[in-house]
Amino acid sequence: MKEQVRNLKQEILEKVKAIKTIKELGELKVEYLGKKGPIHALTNQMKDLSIEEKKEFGKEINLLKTETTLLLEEMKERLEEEALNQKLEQEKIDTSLPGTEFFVGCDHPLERIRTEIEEIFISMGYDVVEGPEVESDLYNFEKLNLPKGHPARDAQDSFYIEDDAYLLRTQTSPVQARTMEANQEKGPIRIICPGKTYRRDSDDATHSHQFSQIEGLVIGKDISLADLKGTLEVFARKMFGEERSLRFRPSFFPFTEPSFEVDVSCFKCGGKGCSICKDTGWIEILGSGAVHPNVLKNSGYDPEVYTGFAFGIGQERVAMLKYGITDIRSFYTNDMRMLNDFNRMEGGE
Ligand code: 2NM
Repeated sequence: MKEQVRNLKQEILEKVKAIKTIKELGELKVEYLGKKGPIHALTNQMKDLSIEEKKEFGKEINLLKTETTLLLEEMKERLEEEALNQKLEQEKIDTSLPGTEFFVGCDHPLERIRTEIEEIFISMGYDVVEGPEVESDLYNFEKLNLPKGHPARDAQDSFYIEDDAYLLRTQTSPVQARTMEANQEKGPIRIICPGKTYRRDSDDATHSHQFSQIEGLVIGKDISLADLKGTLEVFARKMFGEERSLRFRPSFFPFTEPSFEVDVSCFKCGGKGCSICKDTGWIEILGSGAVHPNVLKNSGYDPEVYTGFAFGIGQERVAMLKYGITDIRSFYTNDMRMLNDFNRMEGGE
């Protein structure tokens, strides 16, 4: 029996050494320590032994049991530790790897200019109104005192659709004609109309067949040119700096009488003369005037009771001046280098 115990001990030791998984370990435990196992069988064999022998073998068998249990415990701990180490190794994060670069977007320069201009006029109580880009001849021309045969209606200048009845709007003022007409009470109006406009121009550094405008319109019972001047001065100072002054030059627009082109004192050189103002000290920024009586009449306002002023600002022109952009086409080519330059200029990332 001594021999049997020794062999069994050796056998268990080898089997435990060969174990690779926790599952195998469980199976081995049942196989050797279970009721049907060889250790239990040895215990059964003891009943035929003398008391002395029983004592001796009892001890040995108990020792074998304890040792086997301990051996399996140790092995279990080792396997669990190995499994944990393997898991840690697999899930290891290399914190020295370079991270994923995120590109932070920004508003397009034209959008930023539009928002800036809108906010200035909203602060003066204006409403922002938008309208269709495909317009009828009636609202784009007729209502704005551009009768048939007027040179500005020339097919050379407009994109016509469906004969001559519809076209891509050449300015945003048809939105204003629509707003005036829709105002049933014929009360005061104070609006700006931003949006895309279209003209049949050949594209070059300073011309684009599609551009963006913001036109303003104020109508009331005692609106004067002094109101126009004061309004545009507030706008120019908020947009280009508090030190700016304005210069009004007589001009012509079919929808205003009198009409003015408005210059702002150069925000680059302060009026001394530089490349931006072409050494004149002044930069043209918008067109304006008193609303023509015919325009008021055409939308149901009595020109004997109501007067008004209007103005038109080119977003591209303002953006080019403000950000030093020299080619109008760069607004439309979605060149990321240009957008990123602009974003940096505005203090973005
Ligand atoms: C300009 C210049 C001058 C203008 C006129 C009107 C309206 F609706 F009253 F007829 N809206 N916008 C206007 C006047 C636009 O753009 C250079």
